[in-house]
Amino acid sequence: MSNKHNLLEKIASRTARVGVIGLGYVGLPLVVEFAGNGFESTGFEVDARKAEILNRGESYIPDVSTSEVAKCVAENRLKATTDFSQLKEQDIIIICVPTPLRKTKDPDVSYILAASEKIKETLRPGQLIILESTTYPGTTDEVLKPMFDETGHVLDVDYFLAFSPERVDPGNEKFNTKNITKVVGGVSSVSAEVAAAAYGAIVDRVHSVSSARVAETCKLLENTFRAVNIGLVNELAQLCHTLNIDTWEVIAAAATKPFGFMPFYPGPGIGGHCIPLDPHYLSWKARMHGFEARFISLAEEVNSRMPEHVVELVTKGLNNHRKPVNGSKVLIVGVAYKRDIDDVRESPALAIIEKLQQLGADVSYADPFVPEIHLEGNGSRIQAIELSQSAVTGADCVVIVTNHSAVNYEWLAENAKLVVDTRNATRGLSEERFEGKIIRL
Ligand code: SAJ
Repeated sequence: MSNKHNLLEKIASRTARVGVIGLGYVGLPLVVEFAGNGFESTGFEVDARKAEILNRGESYIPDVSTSEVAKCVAENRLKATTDFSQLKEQDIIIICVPTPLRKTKDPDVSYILAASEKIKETLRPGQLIILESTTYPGTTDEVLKPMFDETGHVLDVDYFLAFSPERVDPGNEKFNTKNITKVVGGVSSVSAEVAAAAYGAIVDRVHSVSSARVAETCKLLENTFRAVNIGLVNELAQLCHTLNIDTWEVIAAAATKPFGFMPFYPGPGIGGHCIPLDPHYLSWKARMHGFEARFISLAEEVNSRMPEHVVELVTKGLNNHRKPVNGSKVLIVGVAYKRDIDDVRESPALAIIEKLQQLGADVSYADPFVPEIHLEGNGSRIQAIELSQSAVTGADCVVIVTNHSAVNYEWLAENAKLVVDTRNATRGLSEERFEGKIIRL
């Protein structure tokens, strides 16, 4: 029987062994999902601590329940290891490693290459390799395939190769690994068929596309779509500010259109590990082919300028109170990159704090999810303070950068001398009562 039919058989009978490289917010839910569906699954990690926690039957990712991990580990369907030689035992290997940007904003695929080198060392007939890490179009067929071909094994005869974008949305109660449609693109149609069968065993819907490149580009479109539309409303916010028009009211009105419109909201800038980074993978590839992806660079230009715009609003607000920024006490409320999470990666709050510090402000922050931040620019670390009445009344300006649900914004506005609200968290508070005290983005 051919390797293809043998592997399809193993998938159908759930005897295929699944390995996932990288047990972060993408890899951990995925390996647990396969284990939960009866596949003997192994997580491969360079971080021994993560492997130990998982082997103890515990989860370190909020969206993955410890009880689910404990059950799979107890039933010997899930384990984690730092021993990558065990990759040779896997029939399906899925790569879920980070794809950051270099300082030059060029793609850093070093983690993908490191994982692929490990797979190459033990590549054997009958293995399906799938890349999930977000990357530029062509990575799977131009970079990974040649690496695996060097072993002498032949695509679709010995091994199979595909790309499938991750669509994990941390904290999303409604959408999870099982009910989010899985886009799958093979380096060939045979590889596509095998990869679709693998995911078909654990998700409700698989959407197969004609190539790995289509799947790679699909992911980049999804996140570039967000970056560009956020850039559009951030520019609109600056325009409306100039025209003294309430941006949020404009967007709420536009959102009443039942078709052909999707609301995005202005903010202090964009953070996270996806939206600020992914579009640069597409624009980098475009540039390699002499094409300038202008929407992407324009969105980056607008979005990355928002921290400066926020500092301008703070400056203007303090000046209205006849106070210079220099020497003023500024309290930042919320530093995570979006509400109700603890992740500060690329958070615009960090840029806002550094800019205010450069202007001589005495900056502190309060965030129930983030006990400490590290400012890369000046290397300093700041501990969070409690959002107490004295902290608010003692500040010359309070800046709402992330609108965590736990904060009472009416109380905040009542006790603050001046509020710069970058998230419309104080909407609904009566204008008369807070006349001149609240500046909104
Ligand atoms: N942001 C705005 N205005 C908006 C939406 C977001 O300023 O209208 C800001 C956020 O505050 C944040 C950044 O942009 O700083 C990114 O926000 P996001 O809502 O896109 O959240 P992420 O970064 O967690 O994006 C993830 C992505 N998921 C995957 O890549 C698998 C994205 O595709 C999801 O659409 C998004 O979650 C989501 O919808 O929550």
